[in-house]
Amino acid sequence: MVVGSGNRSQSSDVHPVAIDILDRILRAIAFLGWHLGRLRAPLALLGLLSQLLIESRATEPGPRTTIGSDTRPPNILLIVSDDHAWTDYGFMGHPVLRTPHLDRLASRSLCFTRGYVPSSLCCPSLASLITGRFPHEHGVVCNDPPRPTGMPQADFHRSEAFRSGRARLSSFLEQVPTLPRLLQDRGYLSFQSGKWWQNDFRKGGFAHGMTRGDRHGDAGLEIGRVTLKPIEEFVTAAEQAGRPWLVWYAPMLPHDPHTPPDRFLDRHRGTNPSLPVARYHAMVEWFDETCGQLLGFLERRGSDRRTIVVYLADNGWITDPQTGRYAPRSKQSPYDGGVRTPILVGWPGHIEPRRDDVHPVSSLDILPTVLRRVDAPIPAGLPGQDLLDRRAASRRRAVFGECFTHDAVDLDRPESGLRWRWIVDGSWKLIVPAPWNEPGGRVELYRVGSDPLELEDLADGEPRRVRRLRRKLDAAWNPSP
Ligand SMILES: [Ca+2]
Repeated sequence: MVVGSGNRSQSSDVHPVAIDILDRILRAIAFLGWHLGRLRAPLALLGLLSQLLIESRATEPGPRTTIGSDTRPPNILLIVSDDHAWTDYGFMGHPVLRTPHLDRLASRSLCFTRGYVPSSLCCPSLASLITGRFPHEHGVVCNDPPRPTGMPQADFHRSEAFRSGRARLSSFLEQVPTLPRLLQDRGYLSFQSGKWWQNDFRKGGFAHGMTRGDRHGDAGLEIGRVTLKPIEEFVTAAEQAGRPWLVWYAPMLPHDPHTPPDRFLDRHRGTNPSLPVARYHAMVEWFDETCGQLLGFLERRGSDRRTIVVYLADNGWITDPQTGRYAPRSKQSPYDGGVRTPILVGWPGHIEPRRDDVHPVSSLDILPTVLRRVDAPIPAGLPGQDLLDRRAASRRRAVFGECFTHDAVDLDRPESGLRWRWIVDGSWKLIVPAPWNEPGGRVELYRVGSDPLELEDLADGEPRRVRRLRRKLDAAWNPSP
C-alpha cells in the first residue's frame, strides 16, 4: 500500500504565496465560469480547477496528496456497462464480438468470470454497487416507485406520485454510506457520469457530476455516446489540484436505443442474420471503444499506474432476434442472463493479474475491496468481502441475490415487491420464487458450473440439495409478504 496520512493543506510543493495569488485569480474565473452557465471547455476547466483548489484548502486533514509523488492514494475508475450479457466479450469467449480494450483490461486485472449483481434491474443494481448492500437493505429495490392503480404508464411518469416516489427512493441513498462519501473522508474528489437514478449526483455523495435529477441520468447520459470530455476535464483538474479521484463511468451502453455507428454495424450486418442482434453486437463494440479511449487518456497522462480500474455490467441482456427487445431469461430475470457479469479489478504493479473461473463473487464485494486498497474504514455489517483476500474467497462458497418488480409495491416494505431470491453455491444455483408476486413459480435448481445457460432444471431429482441450499438462502434473508 502507498497510502499515507497527513494534512492536505501542508502537502503542496507550491509556494503558499503563489497558491494565494492563483487562488484569487481562479476564484474570479470560477465566479464567471459557474455563474454564466455552460462556457466553453477551457474556461470551464479553469472554473473546475478553481473549485477543486478551494475545496482542497477547505477540507479536513486526510491522506497525504503531495503533487507528483507516489504517496497519493490510488485513483478509482468504476466502469459500468448497461444491459450487457456476461457472454458478450472476447475474453469470455464470444465467437463474433471484438472487445480488444476490455480484453486487454481483463488480461491486466484480477478477472472473476463468475461475478454476480444482486439484482437484474438497473436502479437497485447500481444502488447496491455504490453502497455495498443488498437492495432490501438500502431500500432501492425497484426502477420506479409504486404506480397508482389504473394510472397509465405515460401519465404516471408525469404525475406527482412519480415525482414524490422517486424523491423518496433518492433519499434512501442519503441515509447509508456510499463509496464517494467514504472516499471523500479520505480526501478524494468524485465525479458521476452516465446512468444515475437517484436524482442529483450529490444524493449519492458525489462532489461533481453530470446528472441533475431525471429518471435515467439526463445530461449524464451524453457520456460515452456523445463525449468523454467531462471526465477528462475532471481528471485533469483533480490531478492539477493534487487530489485523488473517483470517476463513475456508467454510460448507457450497450443499453438501447441500439444506435451504433456504422463503422461497427457494417461488420455485424454481414455476420448476423438478425439486424436487432447485429445492432446490439455493434453497441457492445462501441462501448468497448469508449473504454479504450478512456484508458488511453489515463495512459497518456501517466495516470494509469496509480489508478484502480474496476469493471462490471449492471445487469445482463439477451436480444430477442425478432423484436430487438430483451429475451425472457435476461434483464429483470433471476437467470444468469440477467444477474451474471465478469468483474475486473486492475491496478498495474499492485494487483497481480489473474483469471478466476471458479469462485462466485458479487458486485457487493467491490466497495470493501476499494476501501481496503485505500486504507479506509469499512462500514460494519456489509455482506461483501475483499476480492483480493484469497483465503476469504476460498472460504466463501455462495453469493446471493434478490429480484423485484420493476415498479415498487410499497417503498416502506421492500419484500412486498420481491419476485425471486437466488443463491449460487459453488457449481449450483437455486432460484426460489416469492409466491405473493410469482404465484405460479416453482423452485428451480441448475448446475451452472456445467450448464451455464440453465437449460436443465434438476430440482425434482435433487431434493436433498434443494433443501440444503434453501436453508442457506433462508438464513441470509427470508421475508414474508
Ligand atoms: Ca441496466
